[in-house]
Amino acid sequence: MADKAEPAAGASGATLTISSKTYSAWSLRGWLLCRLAGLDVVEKPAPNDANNRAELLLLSPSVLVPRLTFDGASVWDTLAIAEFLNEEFPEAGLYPSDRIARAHCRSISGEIHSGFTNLRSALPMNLKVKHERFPVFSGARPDIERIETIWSECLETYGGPFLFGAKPTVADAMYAPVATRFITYAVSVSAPCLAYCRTVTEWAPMADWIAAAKAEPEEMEELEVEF
Ligand SMILES: N[C@@H](CCC(=O)N[C@@H](CS)C(=O)NCC(=O)O)C(=O)O
Repeated sequence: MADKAEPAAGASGATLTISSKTYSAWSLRGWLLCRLAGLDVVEKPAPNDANNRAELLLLSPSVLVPRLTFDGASVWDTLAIAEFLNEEFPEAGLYPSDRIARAHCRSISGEIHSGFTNLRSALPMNLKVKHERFPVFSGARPDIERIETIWSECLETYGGPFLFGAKPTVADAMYAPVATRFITYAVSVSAPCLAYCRTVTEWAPMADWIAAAKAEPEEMEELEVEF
């Protein structure tokens, strides 16, 4: 039976264009942000063949997903979606209520949005596999160390289990695909950081996304890295 607090799918009129749940880290972030905001969305799969790219270009001028439509607005780029949802649903607490913590949350969310390219290319998100002995490209090490520092500072300052305390925020949505990568590739991180990865993967919306990813048909075998 549907939870009373959850609106019927599509009741809000919002749509979220996303691509693969297995591989698309940005789609995951945008989708988690909608869940954080309490906005029910109808998911629209991004056209993935060349003939349909023009359709995506019309939807999202960057030709990238996620892209949200809601109440006359069309928003693409994940950080813009976070800011938009925070404005539309201020009561949802997407950012911490304390202004100093909020500034911190925005800073680390901006950092993952604009950086960590070595980590992204060395350890692509893949929710269908688990590698126990994956050779981590040395160029990705500084990224991993920086992320451990970011997480450790947050967990110590705000007391966990999420980065800014008891409730997930924009930062947790932004770092969620990093947490899954650390688990997928058995990246060695500190005990508090590993505990944080588990918190993220057990977070109810993440569990829903991971289950949906596992149910996806195998479409992109070239991304199934084997070692
Ligand atoms: N800066 C963008 C990055 C979005 C991005 O790179 N999206 C990827 C998917 S993870 C994409 O749309 N790639 C093209 C495609 O899937 O067709 C954001 O924050 O949303």
